[in-house]
Amino acid sequence: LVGNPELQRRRRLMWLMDQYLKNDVLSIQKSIVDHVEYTIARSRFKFDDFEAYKATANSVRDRLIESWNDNQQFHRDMDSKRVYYLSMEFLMGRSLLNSIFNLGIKEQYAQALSELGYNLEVVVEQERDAALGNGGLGRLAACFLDSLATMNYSAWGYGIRYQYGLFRQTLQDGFQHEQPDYWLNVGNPWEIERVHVTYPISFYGKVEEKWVEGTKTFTWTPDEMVEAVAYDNPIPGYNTGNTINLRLWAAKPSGEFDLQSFNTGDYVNAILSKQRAETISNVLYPDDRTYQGKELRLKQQYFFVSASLQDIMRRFKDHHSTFDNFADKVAVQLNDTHPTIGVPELMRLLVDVEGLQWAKAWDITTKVFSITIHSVVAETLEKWSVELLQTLLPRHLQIIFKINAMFLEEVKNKIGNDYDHLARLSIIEEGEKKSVKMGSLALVASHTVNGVSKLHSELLKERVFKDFYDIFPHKFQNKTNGVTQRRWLAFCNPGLRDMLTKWLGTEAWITNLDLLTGLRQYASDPILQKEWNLVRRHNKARLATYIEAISGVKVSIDAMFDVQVKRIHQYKRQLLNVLSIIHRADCIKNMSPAEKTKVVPRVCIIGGKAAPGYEIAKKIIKLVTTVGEKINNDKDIGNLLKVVFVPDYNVSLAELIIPASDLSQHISTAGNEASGTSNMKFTMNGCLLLATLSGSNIEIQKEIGDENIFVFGAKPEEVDRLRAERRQFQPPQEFHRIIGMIRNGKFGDTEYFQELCQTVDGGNDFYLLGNDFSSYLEAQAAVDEAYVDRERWTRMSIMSTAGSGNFSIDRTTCEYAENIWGIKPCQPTS
Ligand code: B1H
Ligand code: IMP
Repeated sequence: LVGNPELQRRRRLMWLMDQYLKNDVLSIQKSIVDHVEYTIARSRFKFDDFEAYKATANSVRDRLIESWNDNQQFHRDMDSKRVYYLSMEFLMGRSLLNSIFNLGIKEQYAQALSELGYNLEVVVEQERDAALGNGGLGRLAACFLDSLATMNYSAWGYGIRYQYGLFRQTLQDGFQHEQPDYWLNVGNPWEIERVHVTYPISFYGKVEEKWVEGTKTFTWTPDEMVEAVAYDNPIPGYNTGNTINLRLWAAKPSGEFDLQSFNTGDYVNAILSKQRAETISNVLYPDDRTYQGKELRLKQQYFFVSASLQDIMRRFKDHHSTFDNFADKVAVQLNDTHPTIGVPELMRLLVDVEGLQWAKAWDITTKVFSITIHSVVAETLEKWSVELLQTLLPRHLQIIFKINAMFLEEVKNKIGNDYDHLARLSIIEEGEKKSVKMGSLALVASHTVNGVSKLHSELLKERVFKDFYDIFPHKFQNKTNGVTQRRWLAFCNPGLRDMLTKWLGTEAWITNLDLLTGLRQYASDPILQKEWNLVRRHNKARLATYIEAISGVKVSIDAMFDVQVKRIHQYKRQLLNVLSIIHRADCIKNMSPAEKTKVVPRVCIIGGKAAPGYEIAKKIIKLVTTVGEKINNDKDIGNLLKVVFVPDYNVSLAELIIPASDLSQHISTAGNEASGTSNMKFTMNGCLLLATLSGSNIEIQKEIGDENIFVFGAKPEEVDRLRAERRQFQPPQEFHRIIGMIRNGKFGDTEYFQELCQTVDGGNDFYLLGNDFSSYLEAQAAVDEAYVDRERWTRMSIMSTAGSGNFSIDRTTCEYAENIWGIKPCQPTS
C-alpha cells in the first residue's frame, strides 16, 4: 500500500465512509446545532422554530444523502433495470416527519429537539407543503415514490421544479381568491442542486433534410434553447437503506446559445430575453381536467421529458456501448398523457442523434413506454394542434406523422380499408384545425396501458379507447390505485398506529397492510371499541381546535364529523351535498323540541380548490360559505348542524382532517371518478364512506363488506340512459323546493347563484343530481341511524380499517413491477 497513492486515497475514502453520521440523540443534536451555526448562520443560543426546522431538515438531509449515494452506487454496480416515473405533478406535501419516520429516527429527533427546548410537532409544522400537483394524480405519484423506495425497487421520479406550486386558496367574503404559492422563497432544504447536470432543450426553428450515404437524415436547427438543471430530492424508503431519487428540472437560460445576438448592441435586452427561459418551469397549471392548449404547457411537457430522456440515455451509455438492451434496463411510465411528447423525443434521440435505424428505434421505444390513463372520457384527453407543434417542435411533428403512417399501414392489414375505423384510430384528428391526439400516440407506442380502478379500466376498453382495444387487446390492464399507509396512517394518525400495532401484535402492517384483516376478529370487542373511540375523539378534538382557530366556529366532538374534501368539480357533486345540508337545516327548523332531541348533531366540513377559471365551481364554494353562515347563526338549529368550509385544502390539512372524520363523502356521478384515492385514506383511518358506484368505491365496498359502507345512487350502466332521458325526468318535490330557496334569495346573492341553479335544471342536469337526490337522502338517513348505535358504528369503523389492506400502494407497485415494468426488488445484502 505504501507508495501507491491511488490505493491510499481509496483507503482514506473507505475510512471516511465508516465515519457515517450517528443517530444517537447527542450526535443528532450536534448536527442540528452545527446547521444552525454553519448553514443558517444563526447563533446556537438564539434560533426560532422556523430556524430549528431548517437546521433539523438539513441534518436529516445529510443522513438521506448517505443512503442516497450508497443506493445509486449499488444500482450502478448491479446495472439494475430501473423504472422511471415521468409525471408533470408530484404532490409531496411535507417531508420532515416522513423522512425521520421512514429512517426510524423519529424518537431520537423528538428527544434531541426537546432537550434543546423545541417541540418536534411544532417544528414539523414550520415546513411549507411542496404542492407541485393538483390533487389525486400528483399525490399518487408521490405515494408511488414512497412505495418504490420502501419495497427496494430501483426507481427514479422525473418532473418539474415549479417555482410556484398550486395556488393557495383564501376566502374573501366567501369567494375563492388565488394567492401565488412561491414556496421556494423560504428555501428548500431537501433538494440538492446539481449545477453540472444540465441538458440543452431546443424549441422552434426548422428541419433540413439531407441524403447522407443513401439515407435521409434530418437536422433540426432550433431558434431557442434553454438549459434544464437537475435538482435532486432524496426519497427514503421505510425501514430500508433504499433512498431513491426524485429529479426535478428547472429551466435556466442557455449559456452557449445565440451568442451572436449579443452583438446587436442591445446588451441589456439580450440578457432579459434570455432570462425569459426561466418562465418554462415557473408555474404549475392549476386546472386538473380541461387542457387549454397553451403553448407554455406544451413547452413544459417537452422541457422535462427531453431532459429526463437525455439523462436516462446518458446513464445507460455509461455502461453500454450500444442500445441493444436499452429496454432491458429502462422502463418509462407515463403518468397520463402529459409526458407523451417523450415518444417522438426518444425516437428523435435514437434516430437523429444516435444514428439508429427507424425500425430498431421504434422497436426499442415500444418496449420502453407504458402509460397510465386517469381520465374517464375521451374529451378530456390532451390534443395539440398540428400548427403549434409545427412551430414549436417541427422535427417531432414529422416523427409523429411517420409513426401514424406506419401504424395505419399496419392496422390496414388487420382491418382492411374501413376508413371510418381508420380515421378514429389515426393519431391525427382531421378537420378544420388538425390536431395530434396524445392519448392515441401514447397508446400506439406503449406496450401497456392501464386504468386506475377495475371499473375505470373496463370503461377504457369499452369506451375511451374502444377502437384501440379491438386491435390491441393484449395491451390493456387494470392497476387499481393505492395510497401509502406510512404517511396516510402510520404518521398522520399516531394514536391509531400504536393501537393497531398493539392489537395485531406487530408493526409489520406498515409494510404489509393485508395484516390489518387480523383486526376483524376484535371488531366487537368492547375493549378495542373503547380504545378506538378514544383515539378518534382525540383526533376530532385536534380538528375542532383548528376549525375554531380558522373560522371562529365552535364545534362539538360529540357531533358526527361529515367530511367532503377534494377538488371542487361538478362531477364530484359538492352541490348535492350542499342541497342535502339545506334540506337537513330546513327539517330541523320545522321540528318540535322533542323531535330535535332525536337528531344526530353533525358538523359538515367541506374543502377543496376550484380551478381559477372554473366559475361554476367557484359559485359552489360561495354557496357553501353562505349556507354555512346562515345555518351556523340560526338559533333554532344550534349545535345540531354546523357547516364549515376549510380553506386551502392541501396534503397537510388532509393529514389532520382524515383521521378525525366519522363520515366522508365520495359521491361523484356513477362511473365519473376514475378511481379516487382519498376514499382509501379515509377507509384506512376508520372513517365510514357515503359513496356512489364510482371508481375504487366499488372495490372498497367489496373488501370491507356491503354492511360497512353507505352506497346510493344510479348504477354506472344506467348513467347513459338516465342522461339521455333527463329532459323527461321529474326530480322529487324536495329537490325543486331547495333549488327554489337558493334561487329566490334565501341565502342572498340571488343573481350570483342563478347560473348554478340552472346547472341542475331538468335538461341541464348532466351529473344527475336530481336523479340521485332521493336515494342520497335515504342513505343519509341510514347514516344517522347507524351513528346512534355506537357499538354498531364502531364495529363498522374497525371493519373499514381492517378491510383496507388491498388499498396499500405497495400492492399497486408490485403489480406494476411484475406485470408492466419487469423489475424486481433488489437491495444490498450487507
Ligand atoms: C385525475 C387528472 C388530471 N384524472 C389533467 N385526471 C391535469 C388531468 O393538469 N392537468 O392537465 C391534471 C390532472 N387527475 C385523477 O387521478 C382522477 O380524477 C382520480 O379519480 C384519480 O383517483 C386520480 C389518480 O389516479
Ligand atoms: P380525491 O379526489 O378525494 O380522491 O383526492 C385525492 C388526494 O389528492 C387527496 O387525498 C389529497 O391528498 C389530494 N388533494 C385533493 N385535492 C387537493 C387540493 O385541492 N390540494 C392539495 N391536495 C389535494
